Amino acid sequence: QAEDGSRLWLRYTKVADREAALRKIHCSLRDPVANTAVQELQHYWRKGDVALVLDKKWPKYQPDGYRIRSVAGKTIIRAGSSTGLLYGAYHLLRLQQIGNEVTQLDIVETPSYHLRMLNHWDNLDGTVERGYAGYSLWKWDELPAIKSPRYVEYARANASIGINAVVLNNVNASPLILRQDYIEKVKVLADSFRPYGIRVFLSINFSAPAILGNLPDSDPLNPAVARWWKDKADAIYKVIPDFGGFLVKANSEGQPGPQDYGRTHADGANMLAAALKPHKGLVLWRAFVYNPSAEDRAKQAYQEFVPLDGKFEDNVILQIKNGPIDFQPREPFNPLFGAMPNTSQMVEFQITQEYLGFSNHLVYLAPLFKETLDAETYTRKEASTVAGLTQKGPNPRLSAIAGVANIGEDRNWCGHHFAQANWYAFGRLAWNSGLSSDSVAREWLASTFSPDMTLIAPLSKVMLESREAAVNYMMPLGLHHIFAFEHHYGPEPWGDIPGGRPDWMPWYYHNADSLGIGFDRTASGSNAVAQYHSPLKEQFAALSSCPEKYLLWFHHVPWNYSMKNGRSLWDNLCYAYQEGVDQVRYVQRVWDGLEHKVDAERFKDVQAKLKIQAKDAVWWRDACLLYFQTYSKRPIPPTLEQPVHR
Ligand code: GCW
Repeated sequence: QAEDGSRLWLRYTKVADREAALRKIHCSLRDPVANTAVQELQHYWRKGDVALVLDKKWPKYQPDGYRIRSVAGKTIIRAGSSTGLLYGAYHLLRLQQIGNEVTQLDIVETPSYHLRMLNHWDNLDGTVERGYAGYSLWKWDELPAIKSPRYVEYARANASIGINAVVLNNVNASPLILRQDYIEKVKVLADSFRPYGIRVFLSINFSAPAILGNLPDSDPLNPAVARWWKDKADAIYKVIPDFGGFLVKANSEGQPGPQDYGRTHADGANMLAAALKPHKGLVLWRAFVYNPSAEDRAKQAYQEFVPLDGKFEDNVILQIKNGPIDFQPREPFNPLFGAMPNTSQMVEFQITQEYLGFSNHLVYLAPLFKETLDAETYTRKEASTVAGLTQKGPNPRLSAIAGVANIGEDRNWCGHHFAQANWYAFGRLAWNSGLSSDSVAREWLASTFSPDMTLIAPLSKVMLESREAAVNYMMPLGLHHIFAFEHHYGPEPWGDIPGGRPDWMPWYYHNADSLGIGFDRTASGSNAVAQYHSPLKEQFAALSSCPEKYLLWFHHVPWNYSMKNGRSLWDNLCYAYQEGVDQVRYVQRVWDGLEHKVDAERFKDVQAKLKIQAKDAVWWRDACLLYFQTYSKRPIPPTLEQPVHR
């Protein structure tokens, strides 16, 4: 019998009625979230009685934390809120499911971030920007009348990993989402998610007052505009009392914003913040801004936002992509982190694999997330990694992290069975950024496939290496953005559109010429290195100390430059591309060897996807090496596979 791929990691087995009658699940409070916790344990918990206890002394600023203890054959979950109890319940079920010991527990958990958030880039017409798992889950044309059962399944999956906030619509936002009829639709989704502790946010279009409200402009300093937003916020809270707030992409890639009226990002954000404040709502203002100009794209967000430090209201958080360009296979961390000590900052990751092979490639993203979170910024004495800065900012009671979702209406939710691991890993790391990529992979494998170590050991290894493999076959040594134009799937380092925006052309990023390759971001080039704090700026600036994984990000390097392993840069590029190909072939062999341990449906699905990935890796290698070879004029080392023109 075929396994149902739609169950994600929630493959608990239901407890038989007879067995269930033998144990009691007791809860000291009744509300929809606590009821969910009780219900989940009723259905799936097998080991004795559980008491869920509201602890009135639990620290107020950490409402989602919990403690689980085994006492005299019974399990007690204490928390300061019903959401804490719910997370405690899911923790218990997870331990049971992955085969851990569950009768001698003493566990205390508090989440790393208050807001653990998914951003959907879902459009109102049902398409999903950069979505590779089919159409949107949200059926706007059926809402509010019809409630798809998937709304609750989605909420449950999120709650089980601690996600507590979702932005429903694309940051390239249609103003229509704020029209009253849409707010009624949003209400149905908010109502479905609430029993799972999830709050709804919306992306807004900054021109909504002019477009929806027929005002002459949307200038944030126009009192009529501020009034319009205030009334809009009041109208939303009337139907969704726990509404989270607005996510805003302004003056970025053609979106409207305060600069259209000569105002700053702070003017725009603060006007919205004032409208939301009476309701305790938040503004998440994106820092992803860049314009076609002589200035290096990687420097622009910093230049625009750093002067605004301290000018944002306290219910505004600046939402910053992990790297300074755009979700590339590898980027150094965004230098904005730590450069605005008086502004709340949060990281935005991309879970959907826009630049990592869509839903065709097996690329486990936890190592990418961790690379940014663990990056040391040196911007203050303590807690100055990106994780530390975003968890303990100027407002320590307000911390957040966002991931652009990879979810659609595909039967398996994410297009690739292993892409589910990226949704899972994002949630688990948002809950506890200290977890290792390895432990999260093992947990996910045990829940999703089987706790059998002969499966977990090889697959977790493969998952852990998969991001490095993708970097190798796509953009090793700090190369970036040599993707095919617009869709961002395959290689196109040669891409050029005469008269097109230079910052959207691959040569802008790789700069290959007869002398060498790479983007000079040192003082002799764009000097983007100067945006990093010492000692990083010096470390990145010197060829000898720049980590080789960022070499071509920061330097234009001669083809014959001698790398740490003694080979030339050119030879190293060749070896890296080949290694990426070899790594994917290795994954194929591992997977084929597990045929009898995985259900036939998922076995075949993944096997087919790996075939595509292996072919794509060869395509990347051949395309990039043959193209760069026209500049390097050097042979591919004879021991390597020789690329072929297609
Ligand atoms: O990664 C780029 C994408 C755009 C996206 C933009 C953004 C939503 O190519 O599709 O638009 O970033 O993050 O705003």
